[in-house]
Amino acid sequence: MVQGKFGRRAAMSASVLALAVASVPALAAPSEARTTAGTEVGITARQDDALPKPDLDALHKVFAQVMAGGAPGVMTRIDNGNTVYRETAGVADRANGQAMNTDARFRIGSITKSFSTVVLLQLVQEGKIALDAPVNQYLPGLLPDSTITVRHLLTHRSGLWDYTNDMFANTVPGFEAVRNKVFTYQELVNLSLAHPRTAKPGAAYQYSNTNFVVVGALIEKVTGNPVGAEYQRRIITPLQLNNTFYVHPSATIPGRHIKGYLTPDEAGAPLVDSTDQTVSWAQSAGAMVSNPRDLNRFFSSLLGGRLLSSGMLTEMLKMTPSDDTGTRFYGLGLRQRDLSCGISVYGHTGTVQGFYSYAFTTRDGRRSVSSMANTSNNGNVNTILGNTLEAAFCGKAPAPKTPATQGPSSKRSAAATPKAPFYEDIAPNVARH
Ligand code: REX
Repeated sequence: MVQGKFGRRAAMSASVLALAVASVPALAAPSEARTTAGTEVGITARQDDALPKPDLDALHKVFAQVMAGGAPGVMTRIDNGNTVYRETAGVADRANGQAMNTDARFRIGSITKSFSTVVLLQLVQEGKIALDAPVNQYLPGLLPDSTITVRHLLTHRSGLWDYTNDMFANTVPGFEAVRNKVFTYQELVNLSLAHPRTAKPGAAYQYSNTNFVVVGALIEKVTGNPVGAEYQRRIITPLQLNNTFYVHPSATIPGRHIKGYLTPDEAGAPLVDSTDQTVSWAQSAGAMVSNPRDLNRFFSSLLGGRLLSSGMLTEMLKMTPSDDTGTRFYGLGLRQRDLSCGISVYGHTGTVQGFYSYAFTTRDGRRSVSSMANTSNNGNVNTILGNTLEAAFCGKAPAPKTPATQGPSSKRSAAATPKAPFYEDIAPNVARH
């Protein structure tokens, strides 16, 4: 497909799979529609009537803006009950012109944090870790402050400096310096501890990759297994996420994938193919690979209560503001965004060199949306890409006069329309997009 042309494949069907999985609660993620050219083939089609239909024209307008902003390609997959929309524009690979494809895999960056959190909260459920216990109880001497708890890590309230601020102060040189490196958790924690803590434990929300590197170390210590084995056993295999991988420290994305293009800091400089890298600088904070089908299934299953007990999901959904817009919140390894039509959606965002991504679902997990643009270090593109959520969740319906009614923060979000342009809260101290 020629760059700039849009691809569109919307499917309206119910899958026989829906019947099959209905009796297996652990696998009862939304079924993937087997496209049959607009024909309803099942009897269990379940539409989320509470939400307006996705606005595909608006979505494609957003795509055009994302590409005008510098992304080679962009895509969104919407799973709404048994209806699947696969929308694309531009290219997955600039070298051979291959079209963007919603089945292809990409690096999901910090969406990994939600996977790490699920593993950790399962360990809490099993009584192997306590949420409010000091991290040093499990990893003696790792942190300089024994009042930092497990919950502080998951809520970005530990005060541990984000070492990636230093690492990527200069974008391309910073990336090239680490793209083939393999770090231990201890080495990454040491980079953080070279700086003073940014706040007292619990005092302030401050996004830091260090928190989720320590989460990975905790998982490995308590289980005795590599974190990748725990993702596999607890999430990937039960949900049949066949496009989801933790291949660290391998530097390649397995199978059919999208190429990522990093934007240099120097205006006008050519994009850098950043597809291959170890992502060892992020590991349990951001090194997973997935695709939109799997991400939608993951978040739908999570919010649908199929990965955690209801008590633990309630903990994960305890939100505090992540900025002052009144529309963005962080729970335990999970973001909440309140959209202009008054609904709250839950998921995560990801930024890894060459890839911006969003994966969010409704509180009942019935509509899930994943979007990806294959560039990064371009805050404008990331901000615009966020508008795919508006088109996909809010559709064409007029915004209601009352505030959000679905999410725990509904009382806090009297004004659901974002006040400020959106730059995700990475590197608050560094001009980093
Ligand atoms: C690393 C550098 C960004 C990006 C980062 N990524 O901290 C984590 C993540 C894993 O996904 N965070 C996102 C680089 C925001 C989240 O949690 O939502 N920028 C780039 C630079 C800037 O190098 N000098 O844009 O590729």
